[in-house]
Amino acid sequence: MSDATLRHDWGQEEIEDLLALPFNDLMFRAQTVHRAHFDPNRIQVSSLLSIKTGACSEDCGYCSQSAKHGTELEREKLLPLDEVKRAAAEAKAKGATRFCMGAAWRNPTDKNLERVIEMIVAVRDLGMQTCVTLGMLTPSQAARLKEAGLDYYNHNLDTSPEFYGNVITTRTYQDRLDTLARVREQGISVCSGGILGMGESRRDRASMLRELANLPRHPESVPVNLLVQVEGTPLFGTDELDPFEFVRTIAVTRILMPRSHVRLSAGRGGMNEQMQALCFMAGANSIFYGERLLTTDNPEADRDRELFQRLGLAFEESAELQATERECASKRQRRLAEEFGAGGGA
Ligand code: SAM
Ligand code: DTB
Ligand code: SF4
Repeated sequence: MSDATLRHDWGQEEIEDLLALPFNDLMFRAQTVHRAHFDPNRIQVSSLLSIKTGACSEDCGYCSQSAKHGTELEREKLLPLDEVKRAAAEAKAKGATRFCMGAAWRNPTDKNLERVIEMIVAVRDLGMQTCVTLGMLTPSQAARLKEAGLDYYNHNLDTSPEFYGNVITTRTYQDRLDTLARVREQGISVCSGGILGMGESRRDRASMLRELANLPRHPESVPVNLLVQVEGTPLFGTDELDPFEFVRTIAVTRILMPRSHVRLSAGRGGMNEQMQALCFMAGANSIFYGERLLTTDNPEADRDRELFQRLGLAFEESAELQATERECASKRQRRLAEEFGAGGGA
């Protein structure tokens, strides 16, 4: 991510202009960038587990786990270590390379953090990459996670700074940026993205992407979630987003953050296969894999494997493989530049 060709000075207007391109032109640009940096037929797969569910003190308007909303969610205390190990081993057996553990906390206490660290160590021992999403972190908590060997921390900006107050009031945008900076400072890989379809405007989508792309370093992983509407949450009943607008936003995410994994995240369960294929064409190269997200359903793993087979997609594997792929990608970029006169880099 220290590549000097990556930009961190994107302007609001130019991002909106990208979002407004004719669909085919936008897809072509996104594909060109994608192929310059990745094998377009390989997808990174992460499995998710909710390690502490519900009764959260925050008021995120989309979330089934807030104690402030009238959702019918069964609460669960922090899971025992054995249960986490079992779930991670199952995810690994199905082909997931990263295991992401989520807790419904505003922030972890130091005591709880130690229990999560035991989980991180156990999952690493299985040979999987680890990711956790635990809410806000202090600098010393971020340091402790690094010491424990954590690979990724997920903390989403969720939306634009302008729209943010319509969705969450119990923590600020700046709180989120501060946590991301603490994670980055420790050298933990950053996973940060947002949610579309919460009633935000295209301007807001552009503004959220500008915030992400203009961070001092691009997040290594950018989850783009489509709102999963949960009955009882304030955002239940929000007008559905035009599916093409979702694909456009994926494409622009790819163009702005060429080396990041762009994850087609929550909401995939409500998408048909054609829509998912368009998202992969637009540059999404990561998914959540396995029947369950945190509290809502995801497509069955068998169905995903079948879809991958039909599309000629394969699971992304080791870091070594990725390095080889980057070499191939730069060769492909040169070839594309010769054929189309397109540079491909952003
Ligand atoms: N409590 C921690 C926090 O908020 O940082 C971690 C877990 S939280 C569930 C992680 C992210 O999941 C949220 O920031 C949001 O982007 C996403 N998310 C939660 N509920 C969602 C929903 N109904 N639809 C789409 N994305 C959702
Ligand atoms: C992210 O961006 N999406 C994931 C993960 N990070 C933790 C969570 C999606 C949650 C979807 C709603 C649910 O299952 O509760
Ligand atoms: Fe709590 Fe996280 Fe849900 Fe917000 S998104 S209510 S912080 S679990």
